[in-house]
Amino acid sequence: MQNIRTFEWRPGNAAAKFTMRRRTRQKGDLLLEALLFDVDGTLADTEELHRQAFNAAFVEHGLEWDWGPAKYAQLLAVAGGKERLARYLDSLVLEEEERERLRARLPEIHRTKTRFYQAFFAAGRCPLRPGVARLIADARAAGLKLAIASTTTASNVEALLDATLGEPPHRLFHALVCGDQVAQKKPAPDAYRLALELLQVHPARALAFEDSPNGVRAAKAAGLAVVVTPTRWNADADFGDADLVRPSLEGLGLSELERIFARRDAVA
Ligand code: XBP
Ligand code: MG
Repeated sequence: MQNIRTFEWRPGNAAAKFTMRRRTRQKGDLLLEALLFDVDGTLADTEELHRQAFNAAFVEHGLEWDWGPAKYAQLLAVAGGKERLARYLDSLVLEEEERERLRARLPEIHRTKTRFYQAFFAAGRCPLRPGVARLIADARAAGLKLAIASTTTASNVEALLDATLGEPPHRLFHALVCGDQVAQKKPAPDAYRLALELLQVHPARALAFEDSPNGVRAAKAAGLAVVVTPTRWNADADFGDADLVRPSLEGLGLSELERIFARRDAVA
């Protein structure tokens, strides 16, 4: 009988110690206790919709800014729409007074963008990626804990889940960590660390699903194994230390995920 480590999280601070309890592994026990999902690019290929929403907001605010696909692909290196706007503004050649005047308007521009984005979703313009709904359903049926760890806003996540699965986040996930809930966005590990704390699951018993280099770095920094399903926005990216890279989650079952864990456990 193989002993496996189980961990009891003592809530308190991010450095909370794990109390290790040993128990005999029961036949059929999953090593895996939790799945943590990124949203944009992972649950759905949303970045084209974000791009169109940014451009629609620029028009509404009378700005001659226009983010084409190539420009947006560059800007995606910055996680967070507000941070992306700020980085773009800093790249423009402007009188400092004009730059600061525009900087003061960025939160309002981002709110407009979010309104357009959610309207596009409501119009059914972005389905879930292949395999996502099935994996979420299988994981819930197997009793795994599920969380969202995203850079986008909670209202965008609600719009996505409502438009695609017809459910609010709390009916599908045990924890939801979004955008401004953490001090530092991806590639910092904050969102994943908070999601693990809310789930009370040790990182060695959880798996993250991502689409971008920033997301992989965030999950790895939180101690998680990571499955990457790149979209066209990151097709050429180097996902060096990801545990599995595949075109989508289609056909990916819990048994294959357990094999990733068994490999890690064997190494650990
Ligand atoms: C991807 C992001 C988000 C979106 C834009 O989030 O970086 O910022 O590009 O959404 P994820 P906001 O971690 O889910 O891949 O404008 O709401 O930030
Ligand atoms: Mg993403």
